[in-house]
Amino acid sequence: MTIHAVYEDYVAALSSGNRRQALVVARSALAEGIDIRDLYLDVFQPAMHEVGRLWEMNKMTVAQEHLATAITQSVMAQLYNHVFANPSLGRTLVATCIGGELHELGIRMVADFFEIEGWDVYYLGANVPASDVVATVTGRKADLLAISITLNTHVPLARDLIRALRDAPAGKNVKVMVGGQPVNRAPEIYRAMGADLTAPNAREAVRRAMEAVR
Ligand code: B12
Repeated sequence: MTIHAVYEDYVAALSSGNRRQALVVARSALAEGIDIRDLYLDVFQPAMHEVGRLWEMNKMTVAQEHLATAITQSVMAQLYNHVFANPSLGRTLVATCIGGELHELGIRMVADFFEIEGWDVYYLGANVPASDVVATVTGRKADLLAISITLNTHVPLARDLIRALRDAPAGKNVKVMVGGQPVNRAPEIYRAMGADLTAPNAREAVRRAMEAVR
């Protein structure tokens, strides 16, 4: 079975709101030898982007879109035995959304890719005050902070968080990576935000982080 066929089956399961079928599609793909990372990036991610497109075109209701998101989250949670597959590398990542950013699937994927690689990952989710993010990063002696933004309006919040981290004595040398859809549309903004690096997707995020944090 090609990855594209898996994608089509998965979109069909999401469109009909069939969680059981979505899980069957994902599990069958893994059983056929498809790598969990390909399943994330070539099936779940484009399927969620397609859901957004259908929603924008009024071809999917808000309820269907919420259902599709909940299904993908629950499928990802069922596959965690494929994520905790490698021994610890002794590298620590703190991953977070920013402010009222509710789009959390992208950063969860990023966090899972680091976990697969053997990083110790602390994923904070949405709505975490900047001071708490800074305290977690310094308290956990993190090597890297990953910040995810989906809405353009959250770009300044990420910049403020990076400033707050740099103002903390133990946060000066922690590497900071930013990413998400606004950064993908204009990758160079990561510098103006005060970050050290960016990446367009979860796979590239791990690759670049492994180079930056040695
Ligand atoms: C699901 C969804 C929601 C859910 C989110 C639930 C949840 N628990 O995550 C809910 C219903 C809450 C929601 C709400 C809204 N949404 Co919405 N949503 C989506 C949808 C359909 C899918 C998002 C998703 O899961 N994508 C899949 C992930 C895996 O892809 P990704 O985010 O691109 O992540 C990858 C890369 O970007 C990158 N990356 C991401 N973060 C990071 C971080 C680092 C450090 C790095 C290196 C890389 C990286 O790596 C990731 C993995 O490879 C998108 C459509 C889309 N195009 O994404 C719309 C979309 C993002 N939403 C949109 C909008 C407008 C909204 C609302 C404002 C709607 C409203 N009027 O209420 C609200 C805002 C809520 C808020 N305050 O955040 C628009 C945004 C338009 C824009 N340009 O700003 C989109 C694009 C839909 C559309 N076509 O119009 N949404």
